[in-house]
Amino acid sequence: MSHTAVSIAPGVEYFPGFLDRAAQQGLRDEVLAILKVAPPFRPRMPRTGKPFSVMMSNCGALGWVSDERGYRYQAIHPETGRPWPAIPSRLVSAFAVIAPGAPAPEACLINLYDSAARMGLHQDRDEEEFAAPVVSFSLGDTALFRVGGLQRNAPTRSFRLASGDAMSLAGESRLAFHGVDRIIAGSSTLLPEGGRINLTLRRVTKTSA
Ligand code: MD3
Ligand code: FE
Repeated sequence: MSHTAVSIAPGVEYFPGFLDRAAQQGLRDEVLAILKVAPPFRPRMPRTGKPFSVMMSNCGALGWVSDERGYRYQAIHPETGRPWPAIPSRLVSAFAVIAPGAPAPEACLINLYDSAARMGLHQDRDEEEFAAPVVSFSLGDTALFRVGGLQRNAPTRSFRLASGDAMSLAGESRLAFHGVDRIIAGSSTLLPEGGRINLTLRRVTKTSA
């Protein structure tokens, strides 16, 4: 099976419709099962404790969490204290197709958006390893996504991330500012209760050469 890669900016590759409907349904079912074991939690901003509008969970050896103590990766769920479930093998395989030769992902952040949720412009810089690509998959309602440059005030480009779309971020765009401006409610029938799920796979620790 071949996939179309659209280059949005140097290092930003967009793969529209990477997952077909059957793959989206299979992945949806696996993610919903993960959320039974690792329930969604609401992250809070460091210092202020202001809640995010996005709910989160994780799978993989490490999960990203955020609270008054800061942003970090940790091996256990912040509320249950249990290890994160494994990353579904279909997701590991899809990662390997999109990022051949990249070190195996250690963390899969699960972002859960309802129709009012958004994610402000930010950089992903809590990892020790910036050389490895970040790969993301979208399920459910379409998001209006924005990606800019290495400085917050650089010009941005907006595009839609629909159910089944994948994206890879590598090289000079690994530290680009990006965010989700809004969710287009009712744009997909994949999720029983609507909304959007984004799965982002990352290498966290340095890979020994
Ligand atoms: C562009 N999530 O979890 S995924 C995040 O749709 C995050 O939930 C968004 O930003 C979401 O940190 C976007 C696509 C993505 C991920 C990492 C990037 C885009 C990126 C890193 C650099 C530039
Ligand atoms: Fe991000």
